[in-house]
Parts: sequence; structure tokens; C-alpha cells
Amino acid sequence: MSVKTINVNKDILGVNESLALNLRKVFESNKTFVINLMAAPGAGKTSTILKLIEDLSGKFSIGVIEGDIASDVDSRKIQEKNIDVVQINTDGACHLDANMITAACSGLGIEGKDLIIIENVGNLVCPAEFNLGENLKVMILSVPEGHDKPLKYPLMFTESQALLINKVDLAPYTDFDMEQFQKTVKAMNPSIEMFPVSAKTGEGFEQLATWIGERIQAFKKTQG
Ligand SMILES: Nc1nc2c(ncn2[C@@H]2O[C@H](COP(=O)(O)OP(=O)(O)OP(=O)(O)O)[C@@H](O)[C@H]2O)c(=O)[nH]1
Ligand SMILES: [Mg+2]
Ligand SMILES: [Zn+2]
Repeated sequence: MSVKTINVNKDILGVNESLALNLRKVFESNKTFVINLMAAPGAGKTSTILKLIEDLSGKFSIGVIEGDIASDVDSRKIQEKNIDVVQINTDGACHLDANMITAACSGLGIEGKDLIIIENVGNLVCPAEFNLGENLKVMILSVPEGHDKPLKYPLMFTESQALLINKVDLAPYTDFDMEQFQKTVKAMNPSIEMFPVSAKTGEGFEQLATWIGERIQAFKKTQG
């Protein structure tokens, strides 16, 4: 009798891909622009979302989906800003998938939202493998993590359309080589947009918010 081998990983990603395509259609029919924000634990995802809410909520209706293994710590911070938010607890899973986002969207109510920001689970590895129906994959690398990370965790750097280099206020206290880092990333992903920022001081956020705003407007135009 022959042994049957099942490629579970390929199968899981295939199922996720078709759910993500469905999500994308729903987002497009609502003219809702979606950002999948990915980074290692503590890189500054929630701090960045809070800053973007300050900069963009006057112009756009925003919703947030928070993904964490456990707790509602992050979603409470978003709620304090009077922004609609849904917390996903993955109960051990180290990334979000399209199935979780489908469930979260019915809790959030996407009608009338111009922008949904999804904070992925803190993890520099597998979140990059799972499409969530998003328009943009945006990643954060914070300065204290070190400039060698693109070489060690290449997928997220090659999959993302934008990279925030956060905590630049801490650069003087580290050996982070900004020039070398940007050179390495550009060689891996020539079209990536890079934004040196500090979610603490607000440095770089004006350019970032302008860029995101332009992307939302351009998307809305393509949807008629
Ligand atoms: N100095 C400095 N600290 C920052 C900056 N951005 C975030 N932090 C701090 O870094 C810590 C982690 O920030 P969070 O925004 O919670 O990071 P996160 O990526 O959402 O973390 P998880 O959700 O736990 O994965 C907090 O103490 C923030 O105040 C920054 O630009 N500069
Ligand atoms: Mg967070
Ligand atoms: Zn994972």
C-alpha cells in the first residue's frame, strides 16, 4: 500500500488565500482601505496606530482590529481614542489569518470605514505568509532590534510595501547603522517605501500620514 502524503502547509495557505480574496472583494465594495501592520513584539505597532489615529482621524473614518495571543491591553488603548476596535485573541496562534479577520469584520462593522488597520500578532516570521485581504503590508523594524534583521528574517522585508524604522529617538544609544540597513533592504526589495519614525516624539509621522492618505484617496478613485 502506498503512503499518502499531505502537504498541510500548502493546503492551509491555499485555503487562506481564497478567504483573503473574498475579504478583498468585500473591502473593495465598501471602499475600505486595509493595512496589515506587522512587526516583532514591542517594535511599536500599537504606538504607531495611536499616532496615526491622531494624524488621520480628522480626514478618514478608521477602524482597528487588534491581534494578540491573549489579553485586550492594546484594544483598550484604541478604544480610549473613541475608535471602533475588535480584539482577536488567537489562543496560542502566532499570526492572524483571513478566517479570523472575516469574523472580526462582522464584529467591527466595516460599512462607512475608509481605513482599517490590522495589528498582527507580534512576530517577525509567519504573519508575512498569510494574506488578510489587505491593500498594504506595512512592517515595523525598531532601531534597538538591530540592522541585521533583514538578512535573518527576509520574508517580511520582501513582502511589505512599506517599512517604518521606528524608535529613531533611541538611535544614539545603539549601534544601529541606518545607511547599511536601508541599503540591505533596498537590495532585497527595491520598491519598498521606508519611513524613519519615532512614535514617541512624532518624528517622521507627517510624511507617513501624508503617504497613507494619498494611498487611500488613490484606492477610492479606482473603486469609482
Ligand atoms: N523610545 C521609544 N519608545 C517607543 C517608540 N515606539 C514605541 N515605544 C515603546 O515601546 C514599547 C512597545 O510599544 P508598543 O506600541 O506596545 O509595541 P507593539 O509592537 O504594539 O507590542 P506588542 O503588541 O506587544 O507586540 C512601549 O513601551 C512604547 O512606549 C519610539 O518611537 N521610541
Ligand atoms: Mg501592540
Ligand atoms: Zn504563526
